[in-house]
Amino acid sequence: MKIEQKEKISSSNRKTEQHAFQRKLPQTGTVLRRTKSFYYVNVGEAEPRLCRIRGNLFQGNLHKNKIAVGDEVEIDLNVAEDAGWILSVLPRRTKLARRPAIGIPEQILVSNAETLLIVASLRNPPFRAGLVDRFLVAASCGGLEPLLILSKADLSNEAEIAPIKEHYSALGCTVLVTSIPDSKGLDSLRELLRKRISVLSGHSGVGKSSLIAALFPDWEIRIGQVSKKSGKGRHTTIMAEMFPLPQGGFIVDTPGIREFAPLVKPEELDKHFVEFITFLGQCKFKGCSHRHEPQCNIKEAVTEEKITEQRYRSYCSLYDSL
Ligand SMILES: Nc1nc2c(ncn2[C@@H]2O[C@H](COP(=O)(O)OP(=O)(O)O)[C@@H](O)[C@H]2O)c(=O)[nH]1
Ligand SMILES: [Mg+2]
Ligand SMILES: [Zn+2]
Repeated sequence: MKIEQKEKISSSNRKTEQHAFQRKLPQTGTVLRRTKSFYYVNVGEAEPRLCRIRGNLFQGNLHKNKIAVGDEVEIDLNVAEDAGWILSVLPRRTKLARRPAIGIPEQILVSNAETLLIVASLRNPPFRAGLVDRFLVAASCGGLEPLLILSKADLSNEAEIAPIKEHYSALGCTVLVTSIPDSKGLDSLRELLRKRISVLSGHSGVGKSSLIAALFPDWEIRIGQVSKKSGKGRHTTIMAEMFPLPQGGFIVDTPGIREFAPLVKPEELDKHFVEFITFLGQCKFKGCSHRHEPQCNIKEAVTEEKITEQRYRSYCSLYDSL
């Protein structure tokens, strides 16, 4: 931190000390977004408070990615009229984290979200089961509930939709079929977003921005505008942004989720394919990866059609990518 900023803060501290009786207690808030300079913390007021991290919070560690959108933080608001210090991060209930690259620590994209919205169009672009399965793993790893949205139903027919819907419902996933021209599924979706933090995910072009616009026509937001990196301006959002919905609840938009490899060890991947679980622990080899090993109970289950080929392919391709 620059010395002049430090001085500004300590002089304002002196001021508050003189009026000790006015000192505000630390309070908690939720990080809505982050720029190069500030965390925007919602404390239930009309405008978020602009906060910085107290210098010693991470003891000199690179704190760049230690606080994520959705984090609940304890803040000291005695600094200035509309600003504050982040004192601590409360324990996270869920997290969507990106696998670390070489030299880069684990990157938490979003904390404390309840739902991962997986938007997948039935046509145009075509349905991609592999991508849906990847997002299901991400949800499972992070402790989020998946909600699969099969979008653009107007371009498809019931014979095409039903098997996909059945397949993912059988895996314990809530599935919603939507079409904007027919207003199909929109009321149900609006209801499912109420009072929760939902993260938007899905391939580009599947209709994410259109869905949000159709759900909340009077709402002025910039879904799909979040920049990936620290941009030029100091007010550029980094990583993700959380928007309070008009009806209560929040939606999180993050471009990082589109090229996303979930944070999971390859040897633990099988546990995140929910229908594999009953077949685990019965392979010939301990630590079987279920790919090339003989007498593999998972491969047998595939042969016996207890696990679909498609899901097994998703497992193998995700395993290879880890
Ligand atoms: N036929 C049809 N087209 C849709 C529907 N939803 C979105 N689209 C179109 O799909 C294209 C991509 O939508 P967009 O919302 O930008 O996708 P995003 O990249 O996921 O945000 C646009 O041309 C939309 O008009 C739908 O329900 N039915
Ligand atoms: Mg978009
Ligand atoms: Zn096996």
